[in-house]
Amino acid sequence: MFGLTRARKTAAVLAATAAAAATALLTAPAAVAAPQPIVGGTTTTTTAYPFMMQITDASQDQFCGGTLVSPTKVVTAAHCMVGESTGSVRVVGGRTYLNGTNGTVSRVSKIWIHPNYRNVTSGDDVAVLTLSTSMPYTTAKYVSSSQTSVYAAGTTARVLGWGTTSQSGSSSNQLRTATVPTVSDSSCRGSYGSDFVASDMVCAGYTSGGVDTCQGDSGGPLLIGGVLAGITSWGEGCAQAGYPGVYTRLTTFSSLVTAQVNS
Ligand code: 4AZ
Repeated sequence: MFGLTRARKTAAVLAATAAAAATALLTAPAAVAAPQPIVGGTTTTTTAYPFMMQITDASQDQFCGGTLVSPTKVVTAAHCMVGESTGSVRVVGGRTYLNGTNGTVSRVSKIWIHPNYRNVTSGDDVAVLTLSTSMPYTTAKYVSSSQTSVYAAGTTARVLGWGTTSQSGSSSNQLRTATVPTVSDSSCRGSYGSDFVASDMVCAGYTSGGVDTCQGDSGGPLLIGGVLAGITSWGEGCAQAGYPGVYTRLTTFSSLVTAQVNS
């Protein structure tokens, strides 16, 4: 109904519907922000963010992001792993550029997808990959289940990824980052209705749009205070006024993630 967009590998279904466009016209300011570089922010490197992983196919073509939380464990989105198998994916660390050949490439020995995951608008969009090869990079801390106050509306969060730099654009060869404010649950419910499941999701973005994650950024981190607090999940288009990005609310899943990290 919202013409929502998700993993780049399903880009064929991205086109916004006429109904969604009409809804946007009713709710957005008269001047809709032009699509900006996704993360509207700036280029960065995996040296600056060493836990930032590319999730790729067997040919090392990136399709999602992930976050290294232990030398052999990567947190990503469940929707990134649908239809994948341990043999079909690789995790690449230490590679700032999509067209690079440097860094560390690991195979995956286990894919854990939240057992209740069905689709992005039902929640549970979290997966943990177990790597066959240890990554020699600094890991990210992630929120504990008690840290629910980190999402207070207006808190600055940081997003990272190689995703498209506009809603219908192409991926960024260099890793990018941007900061976006968290949005209250009631405001996000106003944008997305019952597709926003507050227990499992948190929104971030500017009311006027312009800065956001986009196709190919899925699975990557939303950091709050430098700590992994969310996973890029979905949204209505990218950087559109009135439609913030939607992220997995990691506090809800911290204990499950820890069980996987320790398994
Ligand atoms: C994606 O497909 C995607 N603007 C990520 C984030 C958003 C939309 C799509 C939110 O990876």
